[in-house]
Amino acid sequence: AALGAELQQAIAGQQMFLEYQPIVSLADGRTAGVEALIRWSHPARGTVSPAEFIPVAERTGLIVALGGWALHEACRQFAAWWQEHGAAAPAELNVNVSPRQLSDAGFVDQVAAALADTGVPAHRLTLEITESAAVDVAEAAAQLRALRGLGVRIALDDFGTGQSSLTLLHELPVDQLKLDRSFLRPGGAGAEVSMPAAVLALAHAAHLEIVAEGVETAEQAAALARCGYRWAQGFHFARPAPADEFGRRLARPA
Ligand code: G
Ligand code: G
Ligand code: MN
Ligand code: NA
Repeated sequence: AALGAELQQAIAGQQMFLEYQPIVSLADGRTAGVEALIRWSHPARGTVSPAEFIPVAERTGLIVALGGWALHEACRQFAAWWQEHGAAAPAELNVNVSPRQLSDAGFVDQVAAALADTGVPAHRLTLEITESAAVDVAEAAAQLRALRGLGVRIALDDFGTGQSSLTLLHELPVDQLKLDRSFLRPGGAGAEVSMPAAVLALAHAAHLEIVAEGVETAEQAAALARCGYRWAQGFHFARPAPADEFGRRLARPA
């Protein structure tokens, strides 16, 4: 409850900021896209993880305002990189969306307004949703169809962790899968990719793009590229970083 009250103040008091992590082309290391990740710079606690406050924001309904802010700010920053860096700027923007946001009646309008205000073309925005037992699939499918009607793309985040992944693929209109990082062994020794290869085959069969998440070593990146992955994300390429740092990386020749 305390966190909920503080969260409300934090949104108003501009304690929220976004970090950005590149989505990289495995073939040439180019930054193809960027995922925006919310952070809370708490005056006493330091940086609070979204894993801690997103669930609170969901329960209180604050996620609608918070997520709306994140979406708008990510689009604004993405457009600014285009202005400043041209072809070196990421071509695609991924933004995370909570189930509670998706079920909000105003969400489609919120997305349309963010695009209109910032001038970001709809086809450059991908909304990442996670499967959740709380989601009414029929209702979510209707919302996703409306979003796709705007021209935005839909990704299934943390793909492969839930029990209903395959069912959801049939029922939800989706463009991209994000292979959950648990498929890659942490620590780096493992470049064992039989499961990622199986999920890649599934993605291809369903005509979906797939991004491997949690790539922490060169060996993992090489193994994924060898088995046919084109896109990846992870600490091996770059950790999430504030906008100014991300911008400096764009300005630096690879
Ligand atoms: O970046 P990090 O690992 O700390 O993120 C933790 C979780 O918070 C992830 O599941 C991520 O998807 C989620 N998250 C990060 N930013 C946002 C956001 O803007 N909106 C929502 N709904 N979730 C976010
Ligand atoms: O649920 P979602 O995929 O949106 O969460 C993204 C989270 O994953 C971010 O909080 C980010 O910090 C984290 N992350 C990104 N790359 C890596 C990585 O290579 N290893 C680990 N352990 N976490 C990562
Ligand atoms: Mn994500
Ligand atoms: Na994920």
